[in-house]
Amino acid sequence: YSSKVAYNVDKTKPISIFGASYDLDQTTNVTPRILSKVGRNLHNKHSHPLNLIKQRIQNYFYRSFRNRNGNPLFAVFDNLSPVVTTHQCFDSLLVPKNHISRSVSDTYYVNAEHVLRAHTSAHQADLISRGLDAFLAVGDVYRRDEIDSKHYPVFHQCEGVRLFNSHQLFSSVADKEGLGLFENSRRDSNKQETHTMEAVKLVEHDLKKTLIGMTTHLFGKDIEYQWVETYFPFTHPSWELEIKYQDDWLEVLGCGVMEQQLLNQAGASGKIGWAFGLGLERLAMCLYDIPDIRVFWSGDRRILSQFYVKDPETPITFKPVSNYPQCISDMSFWIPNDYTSNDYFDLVRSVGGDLVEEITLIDTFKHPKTEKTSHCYRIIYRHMERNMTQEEVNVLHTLIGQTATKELQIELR
Ligand code: FA5
Ligand code: MG
Repeated sequence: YSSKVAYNVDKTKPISIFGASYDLDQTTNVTPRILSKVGRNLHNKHSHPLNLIKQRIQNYFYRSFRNRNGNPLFAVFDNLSPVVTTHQCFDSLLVPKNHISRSVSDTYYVNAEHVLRAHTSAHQADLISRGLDAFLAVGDVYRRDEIDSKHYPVFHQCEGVRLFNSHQLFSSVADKEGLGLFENSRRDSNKQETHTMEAVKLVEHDLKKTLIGMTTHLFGKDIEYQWVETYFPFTHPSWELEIKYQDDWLEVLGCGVMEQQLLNQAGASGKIGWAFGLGLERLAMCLYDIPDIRVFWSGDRRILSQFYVKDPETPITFKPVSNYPQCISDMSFWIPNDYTSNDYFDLVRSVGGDLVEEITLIDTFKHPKTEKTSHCYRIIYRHMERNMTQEEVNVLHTLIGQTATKELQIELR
């Protein structure tokens, strides 16, 4: 494996992404492995399951919403560069300066000013500034996160935004006398300080109707769902939509009434709007019965060919190529002061690639005398397409230990 391992990028040279050049600096924490995912654009790859889902969502919006000329109302953007500024990713969305999502332990920084987008919401303000009132933005997003069959450092989101002026929002109301979008009042759990209750209720209704329409278009009308109130810095009120999947509630999207300050700053101060962001992998895993998120990155023809359909609406049930056995190995070490588990997760994925199925922190121990802390992680290895020998796993496990010792200043026990 050693020939494939390059955990660090060379910070002395600029890197080129989507035709733009970026100088690297102290903040840089992207790895060669993560950079190798940039530009893969699985959502645009013909017959890829994420592409099928994207097309189905697009079909729903094209068929359901037309403007006065009979053209699709929602514009679709699926080729925006995933490198965005911290302003686009956080500030334009009113994310507080000290919010955890900004930290280097959660987000991939190209340099101090540029990140790999952590969500497609990073494009909201720009597209609104360009004058768009209704759009979808689909793309790959990057997060330093835990590792298991449902989490991968790269996944795909579809953002949706719709804005209304007063005339559009109240068009279906018979008696419009005295109705308006804005007022000066107090923020409470139902609405923002600048919105009228009638405007917010109509926006909420339109948002939920649109999203339930999409969900039933994908899953059929018998799908069970529930709305859960939540918090986002860029919407209020905010909800998550959960659907019933294999007897459990699964979160598929976040949404809400857009913060008026965001719209005002993007030059749409006369309008009110809703926004949502959903995970394509989540939807695809339920729709096609895909058990492991690594399936989306497989190059195995036996996997890919299961999605070769002419019509994206064709029902598909995924059949795993085979369930090869897991190999389990634990690793214990003393951690340095500025260590976070995400550093280790990232390193293990970098060195072990898709052979790593899951990592769990199974034990934490603080030495009473030295006050040093030790972590023990369990790594589950499994190849999706063939058997792995224990010897192969041992070589890889040792290499992970050596790389962690060198790069993270941990001390193996
Ligand atoms: C967001 O990313 C918000 N930007 C969503 C949003 C947009 C809210 C617009 C309001 C208005 P969240 O981190 O919850 O929120 O992610 C949104 C969706 O992405 C989740 O519901 C889930 O479907 C998917 N998702 C999140 N994390 C992962 C992950 N690690 N792996 C796969 N899918 C994920
Ligand atoms: Mg969420």
